[in-house]
Amino acid sequence: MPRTALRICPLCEATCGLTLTVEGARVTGARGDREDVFSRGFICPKGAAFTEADADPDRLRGPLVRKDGRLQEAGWDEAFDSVAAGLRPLIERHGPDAVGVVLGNPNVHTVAGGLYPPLLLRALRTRNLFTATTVDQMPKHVSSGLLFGDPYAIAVPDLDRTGHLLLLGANPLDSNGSLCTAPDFPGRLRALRARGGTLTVVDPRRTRTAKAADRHLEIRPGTDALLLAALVQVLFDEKLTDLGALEGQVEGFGELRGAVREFAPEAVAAACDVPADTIRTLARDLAAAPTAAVYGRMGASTVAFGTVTNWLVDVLNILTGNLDRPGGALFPLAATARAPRPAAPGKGFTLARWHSRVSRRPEAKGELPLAVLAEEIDTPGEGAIRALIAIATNPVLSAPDGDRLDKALGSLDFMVSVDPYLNETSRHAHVVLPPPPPSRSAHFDFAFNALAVRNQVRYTRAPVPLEEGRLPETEILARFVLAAGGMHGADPATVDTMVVDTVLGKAVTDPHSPVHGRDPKDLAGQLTGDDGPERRLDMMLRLGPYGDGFGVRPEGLTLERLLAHPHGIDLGPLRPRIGEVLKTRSGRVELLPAPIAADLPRLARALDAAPRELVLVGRRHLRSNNSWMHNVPALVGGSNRCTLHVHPGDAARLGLADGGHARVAADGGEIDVRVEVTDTVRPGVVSLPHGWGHDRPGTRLGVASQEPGANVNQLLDGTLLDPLSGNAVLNGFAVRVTAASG
Ligand SMILES: Nc1nc2c(c(=O)[nH]1)N[C@H]1C(S)=C(S)[C@@H](COP(=O)(O)OP(=O)(O)OC[C@H]3O[C@@H](n4cnc5c(=O)[nH]c(N)nc54)[C@H](O)[C@@H]3O)O[C@H]1N2
Ligand SMILES: Nc1nc2c(c(=O)[nH]1)N[C@H]1C(S)=C(S)[C@@H](COP(=O)(O)OP(=O)(O)OC[C@H]3O[C@@H](n4cnc5c(=O)[nH]c(N)nc54)[C@H](O)[C@@H]3O)O[C@H]1N2
Ligand code: SF4
Ligand SMILES: [Mo]
Repeated sequence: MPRTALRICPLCEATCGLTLTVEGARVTGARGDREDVFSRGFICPKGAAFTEADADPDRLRGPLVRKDGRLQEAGWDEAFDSVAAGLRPLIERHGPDAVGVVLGNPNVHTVAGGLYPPLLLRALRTRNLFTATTVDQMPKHVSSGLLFGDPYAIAVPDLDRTGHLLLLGANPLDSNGSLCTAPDFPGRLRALRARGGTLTVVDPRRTRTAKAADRHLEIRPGTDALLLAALVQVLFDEKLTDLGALEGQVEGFGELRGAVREFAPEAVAAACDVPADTIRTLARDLAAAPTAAVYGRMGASTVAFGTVTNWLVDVLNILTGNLDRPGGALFPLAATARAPRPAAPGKGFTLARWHSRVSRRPEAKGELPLAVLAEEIDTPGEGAIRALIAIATNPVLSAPDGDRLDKALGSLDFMVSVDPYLNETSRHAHVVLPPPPPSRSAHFDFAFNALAVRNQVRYTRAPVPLEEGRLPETEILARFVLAAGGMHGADPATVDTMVVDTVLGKAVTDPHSPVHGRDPKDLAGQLTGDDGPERRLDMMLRLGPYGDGFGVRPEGLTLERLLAHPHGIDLGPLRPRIGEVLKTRSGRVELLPAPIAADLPRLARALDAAPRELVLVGRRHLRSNNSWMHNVPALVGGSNRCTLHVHPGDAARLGLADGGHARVAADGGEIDVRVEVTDTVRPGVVSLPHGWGHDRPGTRLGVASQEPGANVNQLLDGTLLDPLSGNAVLNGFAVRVTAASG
């Protein structure tokens, strides 16, 4: 008899609830969970293909260990012996920085990735930490750090209540949303327009999202910071600013007015290729809207002015009185967040506390730019990376200059990948530790509940038990923490026990904690859950803002209460809470932080820079997910292909034919791709998706290697970064395109 089981979808940031059909140990179907408190049955083609993605026969079933130069099947004990033997002597001889760590995107989509990497980093004490953040949203963290004192204080647009959404460089109809967790983003945008609201989209491509908008500005790539600065200038010039409830909580208002003076609409219009009166009208509309929210994503982040652009997004929200008010942009409060405490000045946010060894790039929130990983490995000398730990990441395709990184990985003394696939990156590992597929894992969204447009909490246990001989990813990472920290062989449960003891030990001494003054042993004894990760979740929920405080608020959240609500618990709409959020030294919003002010002259120089003839931007397809879902037959093919979108005018000028081939060249290299002529890109702009290039030997990707595509990141040499955040420029860089024979 088939049964059903619930599983939150881990395949994108929308976190939809799925109802799986399970026959024996096999998942045979997936549909949207109509009772899910947040997603209400919504599902996209990726979620519908959960079964195929989960059961991909190319997923690894057990660890691989390199012997005689070849990766061979091995047992878990042997694999962890190899990890300890590979890492410890290197650390003892060369110091902690000899080990580099790369954390990839799926870490924000797993329980293991939420709970263990911080412990691993503490055990290793390396400064060579790289993550997907520096090819994604680091500019947002830096901007939030500078404005609010906390790089994780990210305001999300109040999608369900806003009157005007200004969306820049985001395409949620294909991505399903990012840094704005909202299952059924398309439906929520339809509802916005149905209630009389306005959707304005700024994108050099006429995306599916742009087609659904009231107004679409086909901006020249890389110039959003100028556009936004002009909007701010108009607000000041026409006396349209209104801080609303933030009045008295903001520093630097007058200084900001001076800083944007030269960015009038007439001054930026040519560079942005947006008419000055359109900019003026947009500024007035934003100011006049009963509520409005400005929101930017990849196209506003992975650009040369990424931090300034993200800063201006929130500056606009602040100056129109929309930050921290319903219908504007608000700070979510997740169930596992630290319980709020009274407003008080904090320590602020400091950038550039250290620099990378080779090209002296500054750190941001403890990370170095992923774009400099290759040079940190292949440039010899003291402090070079000799061993690498790669968890849920495929930087050979995701990061700039994959060929150089590919070679660098091949030169390492030791490398471990925690990854379900033998792919372009993990093929270099000495040990590959494969996690089980999602149907065998419990799910909780530690990351995305803090970015959700509604406060809510859901937990799903593993729909299907693990097979003999497999380990949950939580245990893989716990054993990794022990092996890396010199405690190889200890019981992995001790990792969770140590965390519980430490957290509760601190909580009882914290006067703001609900458990202040209590006995930590007694509290630990009250924790429920089947394993260490569940007990840690119970602890976080009970200490959190909605928690039972270990009995202090008997109606509050516990793991048991959450398990009794399998479709989740709605915790209400987002609420104003800036007082709890601010951690700047002044205790106020710091509107014009010094590092930003120092970057504005660079923006001013962009006012009269001659536009480049041809620039490249990325794109995402609804049935894709970065570099690792091209191996699922149901998700590839059709329009999900690695083609170069070229405007008809450019195609004629360059002698390119639809279906023909082109050679694309830039500073990092050249690639050959198939051409698709389309007027959905503006003239002067070509577009390629990322995550392709599955033609390297030694991988086990039977489907993806059939139609490998080309790696767009080969066009980059790793030197093009947003200077403040170290984020790679992946959108709006110059390319040369010529016809090729194919
Ligand atoms: N040119 C260009 N480059 C880009 C982007 C772009 O828009 N344009 N986008 C950037 C962005 S936003 C991001 S986030 C990065 C993503 O880049 P990465 O962080 O490298 O992530 P993915 O490419 O998604 O690769 C994820 C890896 O995790 C593995 N994996 C899948 N599920 C699990 C799991 O449950 N556990 C573990 N341990 N591993 C798992 C997959 O097999 C794969 O190897 O790419 C960036 N690169
Ligand atoms: N289907 C699918 N969904 C995904 C992913 C996926 O690979 N596939 N990846 C997930 C991840 S890791 C992330 S981070 C999110 C990303 O989510 P989004 O940011 O919504 O996705 P993108 O498709 O990268 O949208 C960026 C848009 O910016 C535009 N753009 C490029 N340059 C500029 C510019 O200079 N200015 C402006 N205004 N626009 C510009 C591009 O044309 C593109 O439409 O998606 C997530 N969801
Ligand atoms: S929108 Fe995202 S979370 Fe929802 S079903 Fe699709 S891939 Fe899964
Ligand atoms: Mo991302």
